[in-house]
Amino acid sequence: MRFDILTLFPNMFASPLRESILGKAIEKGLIQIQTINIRDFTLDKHQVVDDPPYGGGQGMVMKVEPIARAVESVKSQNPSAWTIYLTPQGKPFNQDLARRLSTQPHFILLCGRYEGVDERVRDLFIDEEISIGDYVLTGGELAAMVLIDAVSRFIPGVLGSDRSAEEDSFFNSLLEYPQYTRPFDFRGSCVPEVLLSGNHSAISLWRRKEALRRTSLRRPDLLGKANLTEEDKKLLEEILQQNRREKAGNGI
Ligand code: 6GU
Repeated sequence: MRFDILTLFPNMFASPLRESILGKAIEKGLIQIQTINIRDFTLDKHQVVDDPPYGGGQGMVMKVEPIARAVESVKSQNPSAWTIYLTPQGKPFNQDLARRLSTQPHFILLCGRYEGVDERVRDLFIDEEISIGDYVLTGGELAAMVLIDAVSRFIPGVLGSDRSAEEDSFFNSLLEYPQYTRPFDFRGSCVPEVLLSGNHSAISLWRRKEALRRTSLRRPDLLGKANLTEEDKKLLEEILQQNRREKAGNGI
């Protein structure tokens, strides 16, 4: 999978994408990431990339011509590269969207700055607009990194041979169960005994129940989307009863 990132700040990408798992994926040739400085596609002496908006108003707007030329320089190598504009006005990014995107071989990621891009960039060059959440960043660069990370995890081999992206939180719309490692006793706080029992079916049941408990407490909105089995529903009922008892015990 290939990502061509169009940005005014290519240095932002150097380290975050080359460490750890993504760094290994690049070494293995599973992903290729190239940054392209939009400023290199200006034609004027001062390399101007932004201008005040027509009609007046605050801030600056990114000009259409340098972006057009930058997009076209990638598309001349691969006309079918999928072009994404990272903007708070885009569709909300989530695990389902990351999974869908992971079937595409080649992306152009356009990172906006200032008050955004000239509307004609959208009209003429953008296939899809994506936001990573309901807050405003200073530019699309961090959002592009989030997208690259979440999408790359779905490429076979990126997470290592025996790990699958589908085992993690949000697969089946549940949060992860609690994890422990040594020591058994840390300052009097001990690991749940069942995890030391060697009883794999008891461990699986405990984990499923704790995932359901955590999801019902922190993200009850996810339970509606989850594919719950009859056993899950029984576990959830036990959790709710337990919660009610604890509340009663606390005198609430
Ligand atoms: Cl994609 N860009 C910016 N500038 N802010 C954001 C965003 C993107 N997603 C959430 N906030």
